Amino acid sequence: NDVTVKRALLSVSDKTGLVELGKSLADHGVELVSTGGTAKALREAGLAVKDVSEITGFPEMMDGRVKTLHPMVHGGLLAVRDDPEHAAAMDAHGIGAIDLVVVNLYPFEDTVAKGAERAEIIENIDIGGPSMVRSAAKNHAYVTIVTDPADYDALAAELGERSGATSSEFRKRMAAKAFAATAAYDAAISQWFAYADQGETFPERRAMASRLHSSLRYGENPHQKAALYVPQRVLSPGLPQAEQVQGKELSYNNYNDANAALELAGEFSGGEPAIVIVKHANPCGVAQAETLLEAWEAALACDSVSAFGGIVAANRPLDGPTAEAICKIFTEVVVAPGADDDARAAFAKKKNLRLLITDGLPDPRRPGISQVVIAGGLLVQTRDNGAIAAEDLKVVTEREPTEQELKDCLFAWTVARHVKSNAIVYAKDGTTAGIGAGQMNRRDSSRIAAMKAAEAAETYGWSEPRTKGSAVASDAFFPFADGLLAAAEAGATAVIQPGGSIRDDEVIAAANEAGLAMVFTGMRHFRH
Ligand code: 93A
Repeated sequence: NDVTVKRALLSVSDKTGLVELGKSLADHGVELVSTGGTAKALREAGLAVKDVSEITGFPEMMDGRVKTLHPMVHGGLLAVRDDPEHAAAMDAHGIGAIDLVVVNLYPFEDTVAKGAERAEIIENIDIGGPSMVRSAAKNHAYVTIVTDPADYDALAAELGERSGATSSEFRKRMAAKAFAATAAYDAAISQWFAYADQGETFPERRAMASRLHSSLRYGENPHQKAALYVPQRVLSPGLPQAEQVQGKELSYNNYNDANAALELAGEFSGGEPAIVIVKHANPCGVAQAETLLEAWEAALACDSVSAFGGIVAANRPLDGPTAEAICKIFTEVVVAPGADDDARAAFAKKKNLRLLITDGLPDPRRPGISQVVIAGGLLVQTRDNGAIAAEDLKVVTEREPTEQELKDCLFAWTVARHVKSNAIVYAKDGTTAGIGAGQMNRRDSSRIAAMKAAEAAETYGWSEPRTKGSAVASDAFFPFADGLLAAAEAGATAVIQPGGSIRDDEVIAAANEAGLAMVFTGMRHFRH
């Protein structure tokens, strides 16, 4: 099933290796046909080339938008050579067979990546190229399609071994690669339209087109297989990149937890030193303080039991004293936008500890999508990037929160949105005092958070738990007064919650009776 290559059409944006390939084709007596820039490059190397316009009888026109889109080209590519009717059509219209197509496409992704204007991006959507690729690949029984300069050597070798012909295996392999290339090309274009070009739109379209980054040892559990995929570049503008400086290979759970920790650290970007400790994708201690070491100590004190084997993120480069302190307890992963020499030296003593250094923090308000696989489907939604500012808060109680209470409210609210629902977060002086996560009712979350605060007081010998005089945040409204009363009992004096329950009046009355100050955000942050 060898097919001798008599005529080749070359049309490439990436001219790498073009001249060498052209020479080797000419050596096999192949007639070369080319589009403008490609023909020019071949001619300059002294090769004989026919312009595609000579074959189509049309000049390349409309800024090159129409060059090869013509029956003289596509007939020559798609004709079934041994079908008498196809052969008759070729004769009738003077269509010559094209046996080899070498095409690579306008650099759409690179154009997006270099930050080009919209018009330039649109102009870099190749139409004629993919059409030829698809025609040739469909007709791989007769036509050889090569889309990747990395395959030029293999093509030359194939022609060399088979005196100017290609085998059906080679053509089939190249056709598969060609369809993969056009599929990826169209995916990048559609992703750009869906997300990059329109900012935040509802993604009623398709899953994120991603490429395999690495295989992982196993998934959430050892009997599960896992891999990490990263999105196409057009989908992740401005997201930080991480480098693993030391430690064991990252596991599935490490990635998931480190991501949760870094996303929350991103909330404190540019602010006072902040530390986030995450366990099983939930924060178990978060604090902001004057120094990173103080923030670490405060965050650890929130729930030192859970912090064992945790993931730690910082909002700024790590220093020596903080690293030394972190190393005192068993920590799986540390992730931060930098670490000084002292910090690196301290971590180096803990061989297994995975240290990830990023080149920035993720912007929690960025657009994007999140997705969950369900039985028989994929649930896709825009990211929860909603934000509230102090001005958006509505005081609903007789008592207004004090300045400090308001600060603590906002801090607790920031943490709560990163906690699995039902989320209850107590905070005082820029530190979480107790975190209740993932309960099926809000009262239980409230109680668990208070219980953790009481345990911390016992561990550290404090006279009272830090929930006394704290602010409490709830990720969704209190449907009944009981959750709120549990918080008051634990000593909270201020409450921040979305509001919007049909029993808001009841809840507000209970807050007034308990002397609480309460603010409504008008925005809910479920996280399931
Ligand atoms: O603008 S196009 O979509 N219209 C066409 O008819 C066409 N034919 C080939 N782009 C077209 N091409 C592309 O031109 C090829 O895919 C290749 O990337 C590029 C090569 O142009 P030149 O030879 O002028 O550098």
